Amino acid sequence: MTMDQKWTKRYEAFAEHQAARGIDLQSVKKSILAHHIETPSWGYADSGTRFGTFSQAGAARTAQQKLADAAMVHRLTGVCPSVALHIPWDKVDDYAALSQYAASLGVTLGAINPNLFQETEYKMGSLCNPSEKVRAKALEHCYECVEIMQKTHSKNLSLWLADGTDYPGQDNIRERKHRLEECLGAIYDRIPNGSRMLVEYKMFEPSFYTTDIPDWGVSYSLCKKLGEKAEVLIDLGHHAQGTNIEFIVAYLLDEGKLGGFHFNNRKYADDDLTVGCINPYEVFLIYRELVDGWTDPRLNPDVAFMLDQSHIMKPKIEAMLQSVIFLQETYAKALLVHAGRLKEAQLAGDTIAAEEELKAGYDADVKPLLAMIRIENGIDPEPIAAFRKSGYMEKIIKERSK
Ligand code: AFD
Ligand code: MN
Ligand code: MN
Repeated sequence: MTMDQKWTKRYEAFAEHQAARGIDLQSVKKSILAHHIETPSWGYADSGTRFGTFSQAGAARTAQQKLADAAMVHRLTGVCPSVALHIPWDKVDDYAALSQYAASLGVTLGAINPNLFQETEYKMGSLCNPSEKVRAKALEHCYECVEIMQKTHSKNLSLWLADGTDYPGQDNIRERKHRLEECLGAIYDRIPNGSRMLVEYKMFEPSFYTTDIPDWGVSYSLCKKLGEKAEVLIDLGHHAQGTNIEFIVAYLLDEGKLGGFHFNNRKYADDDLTVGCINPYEVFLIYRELVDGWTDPRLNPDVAFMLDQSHIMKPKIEAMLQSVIFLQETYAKALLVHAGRLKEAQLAGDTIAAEEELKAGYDADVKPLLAMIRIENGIDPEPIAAFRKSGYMEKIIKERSK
């Protein structure tokens, strides 16, 4: 029996069961194929912890190599057409040429991420720094990134500030808020129509006493004041232990301020592990809120689904494939929850039936569904095995060791 025959057989049993549950698998397949996940250029390069960087043979070093690896992930999954850039890590002289190179590989350039955390001047902050000169430097960098957005036809400026303080009394909390609002307003005024500024929050790190954008409430308040081109970016690793992230997702989606996600997973802090490796059910519940929210035509479906991970202990491209496959499978599970039955149970206050309906989706083995979608779209049903057979890793190790 060939691999395709194996998966087709398993899919037939899956489809029969889901049809009996009243699930429209054609619409599920359409949603899965339309669900694009942006991969981060920095996820293909060497990275590390604050205690050291660990290199891997074949790791991408140039923007072009990162795009080549990202294009391989897109070829093997069919749902990763764009690649987020980090400036200056991915700075080039000619962004039009980089866009053309990306297009030649079958991908496009995605969100532009300014770097406001590595220059020595940013020690006391960037946009919140007490020194007007440092704030001006940070603003200039953000303006440069907005210009790059226009050359790469990127729709999202993905803004994360490391700004904060380490000691009580180090700076005035409200004055930092005022500096931040003024600077974000200046950047916002340059965001082209049809593009967005995604304001990412993070509870702590690298600052340990205060962080100037520490939680979703601050990001939401800033975005509300800035205007409709500013939306909140949720990074899963940026919350206190036990935070109910799916609640935040539902609230921001309903408020029209959910801009996007940086997917990863963590055990304790912002560990940037591969999404779903620690808490897969949380990601399922996040997707459930999205699926439910998108049944409301008032709500904006344009959410940026991005990975933000650091692959130290895993080979980078395989870790990226694992993450994309996990998100596809989790979205499929969320789509297998029967909305009508769930609603009925909720209105009847039948907690058991409501939870059982959620679990009917979560517990479904969706691998045959994903495999069939890939087979029907000319993609190998097993992307990681296909990558291992492709010889791509051996090729780039040889090419990049020169
Ligand atoms: C770090 C930050 C944040 C940011 C990312 C890319 O914690 O998540 O989005 O770097 O700049 O992970
Ligand atoms: Mn992030
Ligand atoms: Mn992070």
